[in-house]
Amino acid sequence: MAIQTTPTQAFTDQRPGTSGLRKKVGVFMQPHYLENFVQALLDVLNTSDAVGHALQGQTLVLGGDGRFFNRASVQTILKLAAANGVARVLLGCGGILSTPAVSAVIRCRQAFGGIVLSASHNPGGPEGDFGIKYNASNGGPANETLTEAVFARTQVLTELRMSDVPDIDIDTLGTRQVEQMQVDVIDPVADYAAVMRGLFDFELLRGMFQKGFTVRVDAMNAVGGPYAKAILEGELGAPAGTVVNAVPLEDFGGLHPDPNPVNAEDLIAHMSAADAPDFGAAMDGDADRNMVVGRNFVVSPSDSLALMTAHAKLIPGYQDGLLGVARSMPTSAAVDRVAKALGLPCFETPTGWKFFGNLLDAGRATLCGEESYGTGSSHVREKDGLWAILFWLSLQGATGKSVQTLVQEHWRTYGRNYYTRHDYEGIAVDVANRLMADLRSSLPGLVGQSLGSRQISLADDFAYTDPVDGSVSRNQGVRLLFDDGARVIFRLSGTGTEGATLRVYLERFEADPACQDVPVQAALAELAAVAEQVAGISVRTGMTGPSVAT
Ligand code: VG1
Ligand code: CO
Repeated sequence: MAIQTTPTQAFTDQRPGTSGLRKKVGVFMQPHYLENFVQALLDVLNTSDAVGHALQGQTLVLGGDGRFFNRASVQTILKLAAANGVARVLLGCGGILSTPAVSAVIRCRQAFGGIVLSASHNPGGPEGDFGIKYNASNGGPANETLTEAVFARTQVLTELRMSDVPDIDIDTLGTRQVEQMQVDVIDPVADYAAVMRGLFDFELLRGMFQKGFTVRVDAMNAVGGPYAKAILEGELGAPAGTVVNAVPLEDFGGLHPDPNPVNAEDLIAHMSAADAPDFGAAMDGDADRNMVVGRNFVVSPSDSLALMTAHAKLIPGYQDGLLGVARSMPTSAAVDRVAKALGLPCFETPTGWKFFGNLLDAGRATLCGEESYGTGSSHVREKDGLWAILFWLSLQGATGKSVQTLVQEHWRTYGRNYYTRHDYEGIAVDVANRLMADLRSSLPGLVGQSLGSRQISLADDFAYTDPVDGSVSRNQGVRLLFDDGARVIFRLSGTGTEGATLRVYLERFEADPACQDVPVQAALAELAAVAEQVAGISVRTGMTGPSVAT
């Protein structure tokens, strides 16, 4: 058995997007496609000036969400890692690790970094998507400097270094060897569960289940299942069957593992049935997203972040208060109102969890969130689905109030930020690019214009200067801000694998308690018309409405 050097040719399309490199499985299964990207990553990590110190002799964490091609990829990556100076790999048993668990393992074991095999909320299976992302030694997604360096390396790559050893057993705990490299097959749940134990009052939660509090967690046949089962049913004594669709399947059982009311319709149906449980939740493919649902009541992710901020001190892990909060730009400003009331710093970042890392590392934010069903805290450097579920369970336990009561009381106190996201999927790439380009060039003329009942007070393309390292990220989304605080935002998705997806984010504030219970789409219909008027979506795309509204 030896390390082989094999010539290879660059692929031009290996630039990571919002969250790693995502492609159709067929693209990833082309000869050398995965190998090239991983070789480029290892090359960059072995160049000491890219990340400060080199990977040689260090430990990497490896695991994925269990989707099709996960297992084969693990074997390939082990052979590449062994040939490129990695001393040790901590591999989730069965090749399984959720995204937040990778983050937890990196941090708990002080690893150099970790590789996550996941296309997250994108569908899986032979016809679905696959993905790979790299997390740095803080446990968080690689920053743009690193991902750009990896892309640049993929463009000039000429050879692969890989061991030719046979595949190893990845399904039993224990230590084995690939060439000189040690592979520790670890329990995927243990480190993560320890972190949860340190944040939440498990006695309180156990007591809730003992008293008959009922919960339905839909893991959507994805990687959150083993974590939710071990913690909720195992440690906290929730009855068997509390977690459904709990076994990670290679094709997620045909489900689209994106926890929103459209794709998690089965959970929504259960939560509106006569015998609905007290609390419901779902997670996505790699278990970093969450949707929380009360009886007949869906919580908007932006509101979820605001409520968590308002009530954080009820949770042991946050009882001393928060250092600050952060949200992505398209996320509603509901959390801003809470931060203001509590005197907390509040940051507005571009879309994607990688932008929260510096704020968390620098101790400037404790909670972070995105409108795309993502919330998390400084306990790891990723958004975290099960953490959010435990947080909401704890809020109900500590207050004795239902989800609906908690949210409606919040609106009465802080006002309501009506919020929706309209996705237009499968648009031709050139049509989408032209739409955005035309929007950008129309920006200077828009300020001061009246549209509907409002006037535009600011129209720009969002740019972010990282307050910690001063790096600047431009072109992060076109935003129209209105004189009454309403917002319309346009951006193109950076996680899709087919055509382009236009995301239109609509928000308006309602202070009057008598007007806070209008159905969301009705409450935002006028702003949707404004978006159409400004961008000409239906004329350009031929679509009469969004493919998905969440
Ligand atoms: C989407 C969401 C973004 C999220 C990203 C990764 O990105 O909008 O908020 O961070 O997915 O989530 P985009 O570029 O498609 O809008 V996950 O759970 O798919 O890693
Ligand atoms: Co995800």
